[in-house]
Amino acid sequence: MSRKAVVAGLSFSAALGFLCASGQPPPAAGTAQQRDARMKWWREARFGMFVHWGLYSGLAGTWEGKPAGARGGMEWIQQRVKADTETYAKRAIPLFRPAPGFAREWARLAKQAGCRYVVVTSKHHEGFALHDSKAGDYDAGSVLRRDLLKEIVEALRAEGLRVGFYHSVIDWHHDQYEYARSQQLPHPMKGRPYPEGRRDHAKYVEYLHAQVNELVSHYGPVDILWWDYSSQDFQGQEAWRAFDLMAKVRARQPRIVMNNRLFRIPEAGFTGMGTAAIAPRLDPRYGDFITPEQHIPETGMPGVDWETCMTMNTTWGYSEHDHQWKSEETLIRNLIDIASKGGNYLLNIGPKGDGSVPPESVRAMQAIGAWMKVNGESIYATGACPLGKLEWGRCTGKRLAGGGTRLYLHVFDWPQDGRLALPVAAGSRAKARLMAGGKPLAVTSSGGRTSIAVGGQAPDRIASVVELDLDNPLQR
Ligand code: JFZ
Repeated sequence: MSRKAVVAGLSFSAALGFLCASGQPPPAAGTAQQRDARMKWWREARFGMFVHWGLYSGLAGTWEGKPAGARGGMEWIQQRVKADTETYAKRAIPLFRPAPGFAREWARLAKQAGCRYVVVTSKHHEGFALHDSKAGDYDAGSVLRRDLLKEIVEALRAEGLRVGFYHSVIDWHHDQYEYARSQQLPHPMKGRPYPEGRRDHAKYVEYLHAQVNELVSHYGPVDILWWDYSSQDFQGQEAWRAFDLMAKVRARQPRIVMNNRLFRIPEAGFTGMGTAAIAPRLDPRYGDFITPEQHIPETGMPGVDWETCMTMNTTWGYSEHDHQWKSEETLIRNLIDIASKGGNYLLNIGPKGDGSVPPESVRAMQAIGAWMKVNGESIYATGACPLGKLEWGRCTGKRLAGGGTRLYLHVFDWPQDGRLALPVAAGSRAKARLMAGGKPLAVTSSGGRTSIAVGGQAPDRIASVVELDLDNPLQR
């Protein structure tokens, strides 16, 4: 590692004078009220765009002329083909050619879809950083003479979008990363001796901290840091000096929101390895939200902030072989289902090596945007449905100024008889209307049940929204 990088890293730590030498978790960052204030925009946002983009994007799931796999994460291609970092870089770098203005296409698409924030991979497991880093030489500045992350951040801000960085603590390039320390974390060289004979993981961690310092110091306000990922046998303070890292980040970006993936312990919401091994438990010392991956928890995650991240096909990074695209109906209903359980949806695009977005992803995001243009009020700043399971669809809700409740009823299966049944008593002053067009609807209520005359024709084939204003505050 360069001397300047070591100096940069150490001075950053020293400047903050914060080292968690004991390894004990530090006190939570701020009070519950301060945390609620920090999380307010994130909880109201409900919908974000994930972008997986790196050297793997130019390889497009192909290695030595053959598909590296028909499904699954092609951002892991270096791991799939077990390539050392020199071989991998030699093949991948020539294929990574970002076109001018690529980032503006991403930002416009996210805005058009109704996303409120975008999380982009500043560095994925391959170790290649998208920013112009002074801590090393495996980055866009050193290799392409461009600060791609700066281009992305500027484009996002021009569209009024919040900015998030996904940052991998796993690193398949760095020559001091001790991959033998974990049996559970992936590394293309695992099982082979270190090519240099020995490694000093502390030097990698200094590099990690120095690059994160660059990300939170030189790119303006950063709204989200999306860490990825740890294992039960290598995590937290031992693996990454996680508490020091989070404290340094918060010192530079006091309003930032961070996920829980620097850790892999029950207090951070993990019950084991695997993307489904999570539980609704999160001590704020370990992060601000839990990250169900590729699935929607059946009953949401009551009591904690959570965000489902999901691909549109089966891979995060672009693959020219993956055509298993989810339908627009599935994507829109996922968004509704997640919001009805009180969560956020982080939906992924995997741009190609030139930065262009696959047309299937463009069409899907535009379809979501068309639905959100009419019905977005039923998603943004809403809370989980207080009615329990509904046969015909989902619901979200928000409190009304006068103390009542507004329910947004998302009807997937339009009632044949034109009457929508609800397991709740609506007060005498209950009012209902179609969200699309505002047509008033008759409401009748008896014996703790309510019926709304919605008529014979569903306004939207995927999900039609009926607004129902109730006199009373409904609790979940
Ligand atoms: C991780 C990355 O490996 C993946 O490439 C993508 O970026 C996703 C959003 O995050 O996926 C994981 C995370 C955890 C496990 C497996 C894949 N795990 O716990 O086994």
